[in-house]
Amino acid sequence: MKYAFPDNFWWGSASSALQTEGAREGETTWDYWFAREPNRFHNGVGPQQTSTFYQHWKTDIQLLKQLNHNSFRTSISWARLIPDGIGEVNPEAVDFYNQVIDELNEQGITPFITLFHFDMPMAMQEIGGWENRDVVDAYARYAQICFELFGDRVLHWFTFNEPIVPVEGGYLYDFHYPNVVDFRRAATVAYHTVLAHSKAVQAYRAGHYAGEIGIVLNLTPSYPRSQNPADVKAAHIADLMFNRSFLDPVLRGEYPADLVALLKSCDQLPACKPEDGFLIAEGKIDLLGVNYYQPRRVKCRDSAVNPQAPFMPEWFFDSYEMPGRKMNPYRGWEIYEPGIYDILVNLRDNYGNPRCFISENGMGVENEQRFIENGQINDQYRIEFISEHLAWLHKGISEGCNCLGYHMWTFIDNWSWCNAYKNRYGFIQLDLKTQQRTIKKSGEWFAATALNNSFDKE
Ligand code: BGP
Repeated sequence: MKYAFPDNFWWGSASSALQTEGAREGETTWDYWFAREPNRFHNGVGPQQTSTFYQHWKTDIQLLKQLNHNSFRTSISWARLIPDGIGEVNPEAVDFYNQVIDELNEQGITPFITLFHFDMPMAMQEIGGWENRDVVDAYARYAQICFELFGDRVLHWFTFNEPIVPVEGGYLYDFHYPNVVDFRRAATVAYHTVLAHSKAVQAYRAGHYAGEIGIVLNLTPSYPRSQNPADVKAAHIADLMFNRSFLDPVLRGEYPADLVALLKSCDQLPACKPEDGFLIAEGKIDLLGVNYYQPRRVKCRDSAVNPQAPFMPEWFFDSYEMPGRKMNPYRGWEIYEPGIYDILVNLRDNYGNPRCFISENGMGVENEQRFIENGQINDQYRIEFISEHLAWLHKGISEGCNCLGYHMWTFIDNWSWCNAYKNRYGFIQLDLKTQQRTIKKSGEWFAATALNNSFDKE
């Protein structure tokens, strides 16, 4: 069968500043944490070098062109642009981002720019990070500076990438700095992130810039083990906490009432100011980026909660391992292609069918060298992964979902946070020693699909 996509469909990939550019003047929480606890990073590899995009941006954009990208998302590093987060703008960073943006536009690749992709300037973390409302204001100022500097040539802005992840990693589950385990602080961080998002949207509207503004959320559909009411309730609460805590404010302009009631009943609500509600209502977006990697399967808890243990989302559910699930064993994530369709249908039926696109989807695989044939990685598994997800996406579009594009994570193998270079995601293989780039089979497949705006599959 031939899967053809609508005209002007966005074909591209996503990346982020910290994972590709290499070291900079302004320190981030990642540099700070790595200097102190290198053992937390796979093989002790930190964010200093990554894939040297800062040096190779021009040839890398040529490679994007070779992959027939018509769009590409990356982020601006707040710490590179404003090394202390709040003070002077670094002119070298302005030059760098101007060159990248201009070159992308010149090559016919529309730049999609994220303002914050997990990379908090250390100076901002030192004053409390997202727990401090001054950091919310500093971020809003940074966003406005970006709009003024680049807003004439960047028409698609994203305030945050996966804002729930720094909440989970930094304040609940100990996989990002500052490695706190405290639900109320996590809720405050999440809440202030929504306020920061809304302030950036407000500034964008006030400035009457030419393009549109949105956010990128990792939506993990919550599937209950069964239709038993206890399992269904568990899935509902997981959905409230991990999806709707950001989805509802940015699309509906308010929090779900049952999430607020739940946190209130547990005495976990962050401190609010009366004017916050108005601000959140102003944060409604034009375009939603959806990152989809895995579903979340849950069941009701099997055991009683230990009242001495820190309050956690898992007080309301256990995770559920569905027998027969398909796994990506390297990342430990379930692969469930229909999830992409379920997300789009949910957006269509419950959120007014917003303009959206898949902003990340991908498969990290370890030791891909074993698949080299005639000098090229033959990553057939990645081609299958993409085409199966695209088939479900296509079904969503044919049923009226407003999905405008598909971006893969990622274009060149890059540095993956605590996993460093363990799992490779790229269309292009990166040789860490020589920094040489070689297109994988999946890159060729994607280039053909983008060129034809379609692919064939049984
Ligand atoms: C997303 C992030 C990316 C990227 C990707 C792969 O959550 O937006 O930055 O890293 O996941 O995940 P990982 O690198 O943890 O394997």
